[in-house]
Amino acid sequence: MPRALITGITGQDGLYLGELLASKGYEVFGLVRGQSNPKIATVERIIPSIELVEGDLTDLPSLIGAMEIAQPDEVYNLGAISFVGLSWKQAELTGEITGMGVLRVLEAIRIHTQNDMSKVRFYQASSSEMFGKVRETPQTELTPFHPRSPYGVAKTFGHYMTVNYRESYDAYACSGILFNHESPRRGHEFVTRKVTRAVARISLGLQDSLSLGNLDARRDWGFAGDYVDAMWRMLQQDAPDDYVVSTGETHTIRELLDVAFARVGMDDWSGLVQQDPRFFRPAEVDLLIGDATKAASVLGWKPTVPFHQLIEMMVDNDLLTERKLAADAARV
Ligand code: NAP
Ligand code: G4F
Repeated sequence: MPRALITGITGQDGLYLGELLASKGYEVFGLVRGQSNPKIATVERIIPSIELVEGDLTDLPSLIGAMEIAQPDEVYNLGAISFVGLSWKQAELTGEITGMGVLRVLEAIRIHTQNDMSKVRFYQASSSEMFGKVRETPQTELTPFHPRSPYGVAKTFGHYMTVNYRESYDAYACSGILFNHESPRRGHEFVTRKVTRAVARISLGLQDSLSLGNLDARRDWGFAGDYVDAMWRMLQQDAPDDYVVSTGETHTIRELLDVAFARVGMDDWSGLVQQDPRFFRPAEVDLLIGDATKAASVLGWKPTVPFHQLIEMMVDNDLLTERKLAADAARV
Protein backbone atom coordinates (compact mmCIF):
# COMPACT_ATOMS: atom_id res chain seq x y z
CA MET A 1 0.00 0.00 0.00
CA PRO A 2 1.68 3.27 -1.04
CA ARG A 3 1.78 6.02 1.59
CA ALA A 4 1.22 9.71 0.91
CA LEU A 5 1.52 12.80 3.11
CA ILE A 6 -0.51 15.85 2.06
CA THR A 7 0.04 19.33 3.51
CA GLY A 8 -3.00 21.57 3.04
CA ILE A 9 -5.39 18.61 3.48
CA THR A 10 -8.13 20.96 4.78
CA GLY A 11 -8.06 23.06 1.60
CA GLN A 12 -9.95 22.62 -1.68
CA ASP A 13 -7.20 20.62 -3.42
CA GLY A 14 -6.21 18.65 -0.31
CA LEU A 15 -9.73 17.24 -0.06
CA TYR A 16 -9.90 16.23 -3.74
CA LEU A 17 -6.38 14.78 -3.71
CA GLY A 18 -6.97 12.88 -0.46
CA GLU A 19 -10.13 11.35 -1.92
CA LEU A 20 -8.33 10.43 -5.15
CA LEU A 21 -5.37 8.77 -3.40
CA ALA A 22 -7.63 6.91 -0.95
CA SER A 23 -9.64 5.59 -3.94
CA LYS A 24 -6.37 4.32 -5.45
CA GLY A 25 -5.57 2.35 -2.29
CA TYR A 26 -3.06 4.75 -0.74
CA GLU A 27 -2.66 5.15 2.99
CA VAL A 28 -3.24 8.90 3.21
CA PHE A 29 -1.79 11.14 5.93
CA GLY A 30 -2.92 14.77 6.18
CA LEU A 31 -1.00 17.52 7.97
CA VAL A 32 -3.28 19.67 10.14
CA ARG A 33 -2.32 22.70 12.17
CA GLY A 34 -3.60 24.69 15.12
CA GLN A 35 -5.89 23.91 18.00
CA SER A 36 -9.49 22.81 17.38
CA ASN A 37 -9.20 23.33 13.62
CA PRO A 38 -12.89 23.35 12.57
CA LYS A 39 -12.10 21.98 9.09
CA ILE A 40 -10.88 18.64 10.51
CA ALA A 41 -14.46 17.35 10.78
CA THR A 42 -15.00 17.97 7.04
CA VAL A 43 -11.78 16.14 6.15
CA GLU A 44 -12.79 13.14 8.28
CA ARG A 45 -16.28 13.08 6.73
CA ILE A 46 -15.00 13.22 3.13
CA ILE A 47 -11.99 10.90 3.60
CA PRO A 48 -12.96 8.51 6.43
CA SER A 49 -9.70 6.54 6.18
CA ILE A 50 -7.50 9.66 6.59
CA GLU A 51 -4.80 9.68 9.26
CA LEU A 52 -4.17 13.18 10.58
CA VAL A 53 -0.76 14.38 11.71
CA GLU A 54 -0.18 17.65 13.55
CA GLY A 55 2.30 20.07 12.07
CA ASP A 56 2.81 23.52 10.62
CA LEU A 57 4.75 24.77 7.61
CA THR A 58 6.43 27.37 9.80
CA ASP A 59 7.80 24.68 12.15
CA LEU A 60 10.54 22.39 10.78
CA PRO A 61 10.64 19.94 13.72
CA SER A 62 6.91 19.28 13.31
CA LEU A 63 7.47 18.51 9.61
CA ILE A 64 10.30 16.10 10.40
CA GLY A 65 7.97 14.48 12.96
CA ALA A 66 5.25 14.19 10.32
CA MET A 67 7.68 12.39 7.97
CA GLU A 68 8.56 9.96 10.77
CA ILE A 69 4.91 9.17 11.46
CA ALA A 70 3.77 8.98 7.83
CA GLN A 71 6.88 7.30 6.35
CA PRO A 72 5.63 8.60 2.98
CA ASP A 73 6.45 7.37 -0.50
CA GLU A 74 4.96 10.60 -1.85
CA VAL A 75 4.65 14.08 -0.32
CA TYR A 76 2.27 16.67 -1.81
CA ASN A 77 2.94 20.19 -0.52
CA LEU A 78 -0.36 22.00 -0.98
CA GLY A 79 -0.31 24.07 2.22
CA ALA A 80 0.00 27.83 1.71
CA ILE A 81 -1.53 31.22 2.25
CA SER A 82 -3.19 30.89 -1.14
CA PHE A 83 -5.31 34.04 -1.36
CA VAL A 84 -3.41 36.59 -3.45
CA GLY A 85 -5.38 39.53 -1.98
CA LEU A 86 -4.32 38.62 1.57
CA SER A 87 -0.68 38.33 0.57
CA TRP A 88 -0.23 42.14 0.44
CA LYS A 89 -1.77 42.52 3.90
CA GLN A 90 0.36 39.73 5.41
CA ALA A 91 3.39 39.73 3.13
CA GLU A 92 5.86 38.48 5.74
CA LEU A 93 3.62 35.59 6.82
CA THR A 94 3.03 34.72 3.16
CA GLY A 95 6.79 34.56 2.65
CA GLU A 96 7.14 32.31 5.70
CA ILE A 97 4.36 29.85 4.81
CA THR A 98 3.99 29.94 1.02
CA GLY A 99 7.71 30.44 0.30
CA MET A 100 9.87 29.22 3.21
CA GLY A 101 7.35 26.46 3.94
CA VAL A 102 8.46 24.73 0.72
CA LEU A 103 12.09 24.80 1.80
CA ARG A 104 11.13 23.39 5.21
CA VAL A 105 9.24 20.47 3.66
CA LEU A 106 12.18 19.74 1.35
CA GLU A 107 14.56 19.89 4.33
CA ALA A 108 12.29 17.60 6.35
CA ILE A 109 12.44 15.06 3.50
CA ARG A 110 16.23 15.44 3.21
CA ILE A 111 16.74 14.89 6.95
CA HIS A 112 14.20 12.05 7.07
CA THR A 113 15.82 10.23 4.12
CA GLN A 114 19.36 10.96 5.36
CA ASN A 115 20.14 12.77 2.08
CA ASP A 116 18.80 10.03 -0.18
CA MET A 117 16.01 12.27 -1.46
CA SER A 118 15.17 10.04 -4.42
CA LYS A 119 13.39 7.74 -1.91
CA VAL A 120 10.45 10.14 -1.43
CA ARG A 121 8.62 11.69 -4.36
CA PHE A 122 7.73 15.36 -3.83
CA TYR A 123 5.06 17.54 -5.47
CA GLN A 124 5.14 21.33 -5.08
CA ALA A 125 1.95 23.31 -5.71
CA SER A 126 3.36 26.06 -7.90
CA SER A 127 1.15 28.62 -9.56
CA SER A 128 0.44 30.52 -12.77
CA GLU A 129 0.66 33.63 -10.54
CA MET A 130 4.44 33.26 -11.07
CA PHE A 131 3.92 34.42 -14.68
CA GLY A 132 2.28 37.61 -13.39
CA LYS A 133 2.90 40.35 -15.95
CA VAL A 134 3.05 37.77 -18.68
CA ARG A 135 5.98 37.79 -21.12
CA GLU A 136 4.23 35.56 -23.68
CA THR A 137 0.81 34.12 -24.43
CA PRO A 138 -0.07 31.33 -23.87
CA GLN A 139 2.25 30.55 -20.95
CA THR A 140 4.33 27.34 -20.99
CA GLU A 141 6.94 25.71 -18.73
CA LEU A 142 9.54 27.92 -20.47
CA THR A 143 7.80 31.30 -20.07
CA PRO A 144 9.86 33.61 -17.80
CA PHE A 145 8.35 34.60 -14.46
CA HIS A 146 7.36 38.13 -13.43
CA PRO A 147 5.27 37.74 -10.25
CA ARG A 148 3.02 40.66 -9.25
CA SER A 149 2.15 39.90 -5.60
CA PRO A 150 3.91 38.74 -2.43
CA TYR A 151 2.09 35.44 -3.05
CA GLY A 152 3.52 35.17 -6.57
CA VAL A 153 7.01 36.01 -5.32
CA ALA A 154 6.76 33.40 -2.54
CA LYS A 155 5.56 30.75 -5.02
CA THR A 156 8.46 31.60 -7.34
CA PHE A 157 10.88 31.01 -4.45
CA GLY A 158 9.21 27.65 -3.73
CA HIS A 159 9.35 26.69 -7.40
CA TYR A 160 13.07 27.40 -7.71
CA MET A 161 13.81 25.62 -4.39
CA THR A 162 12.05 22.56 -5.79
CA VAL A 163 14.14 22.71 -8.97
CA ASN A 164 17.27 23.33 -6.91
CA TYR A 165 16.73 20.29 -4.65
CA ARG A 166 16.17 18.17 -7.75
CA GLU A 167 19.47 19.38 -9.18
CA SER A 168 21.43 19.41 -5.87
CA TYR A 169 20.26 16.25 -4.12
CA ASP A 170 18.80 14.18 -6.95
CA ALA A 171 15.39 14.68 -5.33
CA TYR A 172 12.39 13.29 -7.15
CA ALA A 173 10.79 16.74 -6.97
CA CYS A 174 8.13 18.05 -9.35
CA SER A 175 6.61 21.48 -9.64
CA GLY A 176 3.09 21.67 -11.00
CA ILE A 177 2.45 25.13 -12.44
CA LEU A 178 -1.30 25.05 -12.04
CA PHE A 179 -3.64 27.68 -13.43
CA ASN A 180 -6.78 28.67 -11.48
CA HIS A 181 -8.95 25.72 -10.55
CA GLU A 182 -12.27 25.90 -8.84
CA SER A 183 -15.09 23.75 -7.47
CA PRO A 184 -18.01 23.80 -5.05
CA ARG A 185 -15.31 23.41 -2.35
CA ARG A 186 -13.54 26.65 -3.31
CA GLY A 187 -13.06 29.20 -0.49
CA HIS A 188 -15.58 32.07 -0.45
CA GLU A 189 -12.81 34.67 -0.83
CA PHE A 190 -11.92 33.66 -4.42
CA VAL A 191 -13.81 35.42 -7.20
CA THR A 192 -15.60 32.40 -8.72
CA ARG A 193 -17.10 31.26 -5.41
CA LYS A 194 -17.78 34.82 -4.30
CA VAL A 195 -19.80 35.28 -7.49
CA THR A 196 -21.62 31.91 -7.51
CA ARG A 197 -22.60 32.25 -3.83
CA ALA A 198 -23.80 35.83 -4.29
CA VAL A 199 -25.78 34.88 -7.41
CA ALA A 200 -27.49 32.06 -5.48
CA ARG A 201 -28.30 34.40 -2.58
CA ILE A 202 -29.55 37.21 -4.84
CA SER A 203 -31.83 34.82 -6.72
CA LEU A 204 -33.23 33.54 -3.40
CA GLY A 205 -33.82 37.09 -2.12
CA LEU A 206 -31.17 36.74 0.60
CA GLN A 207 -28.79 39.45 -0.71
CA ASP A 208 -29.34 42.65 -2.74
CA SER A 209 -26.08 43.11 -4.67
CA LEU A 210 -22.45 42.12 -5.09
CA SER A 211 -19.26 44.22 -4.78
CA LEU A 212 -16.22 43.26 -6.83
CA GLY A 213 -12.91 44.74 -8.02
CA ASN A 214 -11.45 44.48 -11.52
CA LEU A 215 -13.97 42.93 -13.92
CA ASP A 216 -11.60 42.87 -16.91
CA ALA A 217 -8.93 40.46 -15.62
CA ARG A 218 -8.80 37.19 -17.56
CA ARG A 219 -8.22 33.77 -16.04
CA ASP A 220 -7.83 30.20 -17.28
CA TRP A 221 -10.29 28.41 -14.98
CA GLY A 222 -10.52 24.61 -14.70
CA PHE A 223 -12.06 22.07 -12.31
CA ALA A 224 -10.04 21.20 -9.17
CA GLY A 225 -10.98 17.50 -9.38
CA ASP A 226 -9.19 17.27 -12.75
CA TYR A 227 -6.13 19.16 -11.49
CA VAL A 228 -5.35 16.86 -8.54
CA ASP A 229 -5.26 13.96 -10.99
CA ALA A 230 -2.47 15.82 -12.83
CA MET A 231 -0.55 16.16 -9.51
CA TRP A 232 -0.70 12.40 -8.97
CA ARG A 233 0.33 11.66 -12.56
CA MET A 234 3.43 13.85 -12.19
CA LEU A 235 4.72 11.62 -9.37
CA GLN A 236 4.19 8.39 -11.38
CA GLN A 237 6.73 9.21 -14.13
CA ASP A 238 10.22 7.73 -14.49
CA ALA A 239 11.84 11.12 -13.92
CA PRO A 240 10.72 14.28 -12.09
CA ASP A 241 9.84 17.38 -14.10
CA ASP A 242 7.74 20.57 -14.12
CA TYR A 243 4.38 20.84 -15.89
CA VAL A 244 1.85 23.52 -16.74
CA VAL A 245 -1.72 22.39 -15.98
CA SER A 246 -4.46 24.50 -17.57
CA THR A 247 -7.47 24.40 -19.90
CA GLY A 248 -6.09 26.65 -22.67
CA GLU A 249 -9.18 28.93 -22.48
CA THR A 250 -9.38 32.33 -20.85
CA HIS A 251 -12.42 34.30 -19.65
CA THR A 252 -13.01 37.68 -17.98
CA ILE A 253 -14.78 38.23 -14.65
CA ARG A 254 -17.60 39.78 -16.74
CA GLU A 255 -18.03 36.46 -18.59
CA LEU A 256 -18.05 34.66 -15.24
CA LEU A 257 -20.89 36.99 -14.15
CA ASP A 258 -22.77 36.35 -17.43
CA VAL A 259 -22.68 32.56 -16.97
CA ALA A 260 -23.47 32.61 -13.24
CA PHE A 261 -26.44 35.01 -13.48
CA ALA A 262 -27.79 33.24 -16.60
CA ARG A 263 -27.94 30.00 -14.59
CA VAL A 264 -30.61 31.55 -12.33
CA GLY A 265 -32.44 33.15 -15.28
CA MET A 266 -31.08 36.69 -14.79
CA ASP A 267 -29.46 37.95 -17.99
CA ASP A 268 -28.90 41.60 -17.05
CA TRP A 269 -26.73 41.88 -13.93
CA SER A 270 -25.61 45.48 -14.52
CA GLY A 271 -27.75 46.90 -11.67
CA LEU A 272 -26.72 44.17 -9.23
CA VAL A 273 -22.91 44.42 -9.34
CA GLN A 274 -20.87 47.40 -8.08
CA GLN A 275 -17.15 47.93 -8.33
CA ASP A 276 -15.52 48.69 -4.98
CA PRO A 277 -11.94 50.05 -4.70
CA ARG A 278 -11.37 47.72 -1.71
CA PHE A 279 -11.28 44.75 -4.08
CA PHE A 280 -8.77 46.17 -6.58
CA ARG A 281 -5.19 44.94 -6.13
CA PRO A 282 -2.02 47.06 -5.86
CA ALA A 283 -0.69 45.21 -8.94
CA GLU A 284 -2.89 43.02 -11.13
CA VAL A 285 -2.27 39.92 -13.22
CA ASP A 286 -4.30 40.93 -16.28
CA LEU A 287 -4.23 37.79 -18.37
CA LEU A 288 -3.53 34.12 -17.78
CA ILE A 289 -3.92 31.36 -20.34
CA GLY A 290 -1.87 28.19 -20.19
CA ASP A 291 -0.54 25.77 -22.75
CA ALA A 292 -0.72 22.28 -21.18
CA THR A 293 0.66 20.44 -24.23
CA LYS A 294 3.45 18.84 -22.17
CA ALA A 295 1.01 17.55 -19.51
CA ALA A 296 -1.16 16.11 -22.30
CA SER A 297 1.68 14.40 -24.15
CA VAL A 298 3.77 13.14 -21.19
CA LEU A 299 1.14 12.62 -18.49
CA GLY A 300 -1.82 11.82 -20.73
CA TRP A 301 -3.75 14.50 -18.80
CA LYS A 302 -6.54 16.66 -20.10
CA PRO A 303 -9.28 18.74 -18.48
CA THR A 304 -12.81 17.30 -18.51
CA VAL A 305 -14.99 20.15 -17.23
CA PRO A 306 -15.45 23.21 -19.48
CA PHE A 307 -15.81 26.73 -18.03
CA HIS A 308 -19.60 27.04 -18.42
CA GLN A 309 -20.23 23.65 -16.81
CA LEU A 310 -17.86 24.46 -13.93
CA ILE A 311 -19.59 27.73 -13.07
CA GLU A 312 -23.06 26.19 -13.41
CA MET A 313 -22.02 23.33 -11.09
CA MET A 314 -20.88 25.90 -8.52
CA VAL A 315 -24.08 27.99 -8.78
CA ASP A 316 -26.23 24.85 -8.43
CA ASN A 317 -24.29 23.79 -5.35
CA ASP A 318 -24.58 27.25 -3.79
CA LEU A 319 -28.35 27.30 -4.45
CA LEU A 320 -28.71 24.03 -2.52
CA THR A 321 -26.47 25.22 0.33
CA GLU A 322 -28.09 28.65 0.68
CA ARG A 323 -31.63 27.18 0.56
CA LYS A 324 -30.69 24.76 3.32
CA LEU A 325 -29.07 27.47 5.45
CA ALA A 326 -32.12 29.71 5.04
CA ALA A 327 -34.46 26.84 5.97
CA ASP A 328 -32.35 25.97 9.04
CA ALA A 329 -32.31 29.64 10.12
CA ALA A 330 -36.12 29.84 9.76
CA ARG A 331 -36.54 26.80 12.04
CA VAL A 332 -34.48 28.31 14.91
P1 NAP B 1 -6.66 26.49 0.02
O1 NAP B 1 -8.03 25.92 -0.15
O2 NAP B 1 -6.51 27.91 0.41
O3 NAP B 1 -5.89 25.58 1.11
C1 NAP B 1 -4.70 26.01 1.69
C2 NAP B 1 -4.27 24.98 2.73
O4 NAP B 1 -3.04 25.41 3.30
C3 NAP B 1 -5.27 24.78 3.88
O5 NAP B 1 -5.40 23.41 4.13
C4 NAP B 1 -4.56 25.45 5.05
O6 NAP B 1 -4.85 24.87 6.30
C5 NAP B 1 -3.11 25.16 4.70
N1 NAP B 1 -2.18 26.00 5.43
C6 NAP B 1 -2.16 27.36 5.51
N2 NAP B 1 -1.17 27.77 6.32
C7 NAP B 1 -0.54 26.65 6.79
C8 NAP B 1 0.54 26.42 7.67
N3 NAP B 1 1.18 27.43 8.29
N4 NAP B 1 0.92 25.15 7.91
C9 NAP B 1 0.26 24.12 7.33
N5 NAP B 1 -0.79 24.27 6.49
C10 NAP B 1 -1.18 25.53 6.22
O7 NAP B 1 -5.81 26.28 -1.31
P2 NAP B 1 -6.10 25.34 -2.58
O8 NAP B 1 -6.94 26.09 -3.56
O9 NAP B 1 -6.51 24.00 -2.11
O10 NAP B 1 -4.65 25.27 -3.23
C11 NAP B 1 -3.71 24.27 -2.84
C12 NAP B 1 -2.31 24.74 -3.17
O11 NAP B 1 -2.21 24.96 -4.57
C13 NAP B 1 -1.89 26.05 -2.52
O12 NAP B 1 -0.51 25.97 -2.25
C14 NAP B 1 -2.14 27.08 -3.59
O13 NAP B 1 -1.32 28.22 -3.40
C15 NAP B 1 -1.77 26.29 -4.83
N6 NAP B 1 -2.45 26.69 -6.07
C16 NAP B 1 -3.79 26.79 -6.11
C17 NAP B 1 -4.43 27.11 -7.28
C18 NAP B 1 -5.93 27.21 -7.37
O14 NAP B 1 -6.43 27.80 -8.33
N7 NAP B 1 -6.67 26.64 -6.42
C19 NAP B 1 -3.67 27.34 -8.44
C20 NAP B 1 -2.27 27.21 -8.37
C21 NAP B 1 -1.67 26.87 -7.18
P3 NAP B 1 -5.86 25.51 7.41
O15 NAP B 1 -7.17 24.84 7.18
O16 NAP B 1 -5.25 25.15 8.70
O17 NAP B 1 -5.91 26.99 7.16
O1 G4F C 1 -10.16 34.37 -7.58
P1 G4F C 1 -8.95 35.19 -7.36
O2 G4F C 1 -8.75 35.75 -5.99
O3 G4F C 1 -7.74 34.28 -7.83
P2 G4F C 1 -6.23 34.62 -8.28
O4 G4F C 1 -5.77 35.90 -7.72
O5 G4F C 1 -6.16 34.44 -9.74
O6 G4F C 1 -5.43 33.45 -7.53
C1 G4F C 1 -5.89 32.09 -7.55
O7 G4F C 1 -5.33 31.43 -8.65
C2 G4F C 1 -3.89 31.32 -8.61
C3 G4F C 1 -3.45 30.61 -9.90
O8 G4F C 1 -3.31 31.56 -10.93
C4 G4F C 1 -3.50 30.54 -7.38
F1 G4F C 1 -2.15 30.37 -7.35
C5 G4F C 1 -3.97 31.28 -6.14
O9 G4F C 1 -3.66 30.51 -4.98
C6 G4F C 1 -5.49 31.45 -6.21
O10 G4F C 1 -6.07 30.18 -6.12
O11 G4F C 1 -8.94 36.43 -8.37
C7 G4F C 1 -9.07 36.24 -9.77
C8 G4F C 1 -9.23 37.59 -10.45
C9 G4F C 1 -8.17 38.62 -10.09
O12 G4F C 1 -7.75 39.28 -11.25
C10 G4F C 1 -8.88 39.60 -9.19
O13 G4F C 1 -8.39 40.93 -9.23
O14 G4F C 1 -10.48 38.15 -10.05
C11 G4F C 1 -10.28 39.53 -9.79
N1 G4F C 1 -11.33 40.00 -8.88
C12 G4F C 1 -12.19 41.02 -9.15
N2 G4F C 1 -12.98 41.24 -8.09
C13 G4F C 1 -11.56 39.58 -7.63
C14 G4F C 1 -12.60 40.35 -7.13
N3 G4F C 1 -10.98 38.60 -6.90
C15 G4F C 1 -11.46 38.36 -5.66
N4 G4F C 1 -10.92 37.37 -4.93
N5 G4F C 1 -12.49 39.12 -5.12
C16 G4F C 1 -13.09 40.13 -5.82
O15 G4F C 1 -13.99 40.80 -5.31
